[in-house]
Amino acid sequence: MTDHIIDPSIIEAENADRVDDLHADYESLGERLDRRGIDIDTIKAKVAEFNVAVPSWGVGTGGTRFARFPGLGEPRDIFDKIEDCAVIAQLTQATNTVSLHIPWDKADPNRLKQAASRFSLGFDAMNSNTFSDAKGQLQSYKFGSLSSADAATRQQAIEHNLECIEIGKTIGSKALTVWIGDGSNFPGQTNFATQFEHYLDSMKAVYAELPDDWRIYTEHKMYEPAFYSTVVQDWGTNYIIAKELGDKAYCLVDLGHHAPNVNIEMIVSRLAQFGKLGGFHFNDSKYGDDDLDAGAIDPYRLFLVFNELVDAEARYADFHPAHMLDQSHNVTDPIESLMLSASDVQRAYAQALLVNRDALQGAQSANDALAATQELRHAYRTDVEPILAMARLEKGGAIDLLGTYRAAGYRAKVAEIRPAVEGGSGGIV
Ligand SMILES: [Mn+2]
Repeated sequence: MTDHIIDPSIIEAENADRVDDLHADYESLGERLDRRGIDIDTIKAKVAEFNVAVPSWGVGTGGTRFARFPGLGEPRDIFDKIEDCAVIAQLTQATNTVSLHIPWDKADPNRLKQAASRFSLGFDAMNSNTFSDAKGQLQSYKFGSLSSADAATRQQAIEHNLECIEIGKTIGSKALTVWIGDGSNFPGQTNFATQFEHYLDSMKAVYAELPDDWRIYTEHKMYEPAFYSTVVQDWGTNYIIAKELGDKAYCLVDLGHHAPNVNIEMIVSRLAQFGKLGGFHFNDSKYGDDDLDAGAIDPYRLFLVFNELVDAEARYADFHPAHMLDQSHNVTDPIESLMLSASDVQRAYAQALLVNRDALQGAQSANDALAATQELRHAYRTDVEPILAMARLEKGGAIDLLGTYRAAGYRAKVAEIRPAVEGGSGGIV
C-alpha cells in the first residue's frame, strides 16, 4: 500500500479535464509513427519503465557562492525531503528512487527505510562528501581528502566512504558515488603523480570493502572548487581509475563537468564501448557547471546522449547505466524543476527510441552525411509529449505536471508547517 501526499482525487480531476485531448493526440501521433514503422505502444511501454533518481539535495533551494535565496516551505530535514521526492514520484511516475548525501542526510537508517517505503520509494546511489568539513571532524579537507598529502586525512576520508557503504547496506542502496573536490589552485602546489597515487590507494581501500553486488561510481570534473587542477579532471582519468579499481568500478558522467563544447555524447559512446559507463548526473549548462535544469539550454545534446544510450542498449549485454538528476534550483520551486527535468530526460529517451537504426546505419555506410544527420533530426523533432503523458496517466500520474502540482497547492501547505530557513544544504556537487 503506497501512501499518497497529493490526494489522488485532485490528480483525477485535473486529468479528467485533459484526457480527451490526450487520447486524440496520442492516436494522431500513433498514426504518424505507424507510417514510419514504429509502434507507439512499444515506445510508451519503454518510457513507462524508465526511471531517473532524484537527489535529496535537489529538493532544497540551491545557491551560488554569492548568495542563497531560500524558497517557501523548504524541507527541514531528510524526512521532509523524502516527502517532496514522493510528490515528484507521484506526479511523474518516473522517479522511484532517491539518492542520499552523507552527512547531509544522516539519520537512523531504519527510519530512512521506513520513510521511503511508505511511498514505495527506494534508494539509489549513496553520495559521500569529503569536499567540505563536517562538524567536529578531526582532519580538515581544505587541502584535499582521498588524495591529501596527510595520511590521517586520507584515512578519515576512506572511513567516511566506508560509513556511506554501511548506511547504504541497511537502506537497500547498491552503489556509492564518489566525487572529490581535491586538486590545486597554483602550478607547483601539488605533484600530480603523487596526488593521484594517494587517490588511487585510498580508493582501493574503499573498493576493498564494497559488497559484491554493489557498484562504485567515480565522477570527474574539470575544475571547481580547485581552479588550477583537479585530481579526477576528465573521462580519461576516470577511465584509468575504473580500470585500476576493478570490475565493480564505473565512470559517472555529470553533463556539467566538462569544458564548454566538449562532445559528451562521444565520451558516452567510448565508455560504453569499453564497459565502464556507470551512469549520469543530468543537468544543463551554458558556461560551466551551471547545474541548470536538464534540457533547459541544449535539449538536442541531451537527445544525442540518449541516442548513444539506445545504441549501446542494443549493442552490449548487461548495459544498465544509472540515471540521476543533479541540478541546483536557485529561482524555481525545486519540485517543479525536478518534475519537468525528469520528464525531459524521458523525452530525450523517447525521441532516441524513434531513430531508425537501420536507416541510420545505411546512411553511415554510404557516407551520406546529410541523410544520417536527418535521421537523427527527424526523431528529435517529433513531439513525443503524448507518449510521456499517456505513460504517466496509465500509472496514476499527472497528464499536466505543472498544472496539477500547482492546483494541488502543495508548496503553500508545507510552507505553513515548515518555517523559512537561511543557509541550508542545497548545494552543487
Ligand atoms: Mn554530479
